[in-house]
Amino acid sequence: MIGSSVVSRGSRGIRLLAFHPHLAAVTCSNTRLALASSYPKTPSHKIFSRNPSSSRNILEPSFPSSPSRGVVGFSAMASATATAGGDGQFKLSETSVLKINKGDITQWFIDGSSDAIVNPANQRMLGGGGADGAIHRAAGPELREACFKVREVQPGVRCPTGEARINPGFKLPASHVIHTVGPIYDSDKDPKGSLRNAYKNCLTVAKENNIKYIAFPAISCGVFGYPYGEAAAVALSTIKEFANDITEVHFVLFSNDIYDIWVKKAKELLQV
Ligand code: AR6
Repeated sequence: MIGSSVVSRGSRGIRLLAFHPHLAAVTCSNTRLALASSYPKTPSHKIFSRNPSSSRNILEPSFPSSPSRGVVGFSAMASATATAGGDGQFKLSETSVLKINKGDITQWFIDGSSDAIVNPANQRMLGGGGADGAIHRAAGPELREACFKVREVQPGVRCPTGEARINPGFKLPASHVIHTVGPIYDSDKDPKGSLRNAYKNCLTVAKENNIKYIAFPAISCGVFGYPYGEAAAVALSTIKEFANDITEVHFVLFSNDIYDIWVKKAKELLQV
């Protein structure tokens, strides 16, 4: 287990609130469609519900039939098909499912106690651009302080490429952050092996810490320049192999093109 500072938020009440940037606010029974023009410029079609107990106005999922109670930040289309067992949902084993969503990983959570988002970090682990920067901003300065305390294995290296480290999520809705470092595609000697290690070690660290729900971004597919199709194949085959004991593995993908490639590859590799 990680240190006593791990945040455990327990279960949350759920009210339904769907956002679409071009819709005016409408209330119907317990579901509201609301104008979300102030929402960050991530994918435009989102389904959220607001967490009434949160001081941060956290948005939560609106799919009571799904075991994923807290999933946020993905498109209405993707989440609707996912919960229906459609395009975005795949069986990994008898006890484990994969869900591919569009959205902002900083807003994702399931139960706030046994869930983790994966941060595609760098070896220093003190923040950066892309998803790393967004995760640090959303978690608050405590995340950087916790990262700073992670032991350096070499000067300036807290997490070598392909390894993973865990700490609390602080102000994030998810309870934990698992940091990993993917390969820089053009300079890594074995980018496939390093990317596989990154996914595998995130799952290993998750299991060691009783994480039941984990959300990955497309590790290395931004600043580190990994080609999407190859990254999807490595990511999905590795998760298929090592996801046992994790109840739900999610991808929360920022862009339409990466989402489409992931779903296509998952259909090739995971659908029987
Ligand atoms: N939610 C989900 N996905 C995101 C988000 C978000 N909020 N923001 C970006 N992405 P990148 P890397 C997607 O560059 O390639 C940092 O500076 C993004 O569109 O975040 O592993 C670190 O400090 C892309 O598809 O990570 C490292 O130095 C994917 O996340 C370096 O970048 C990964 O893009 C790591 O590079």
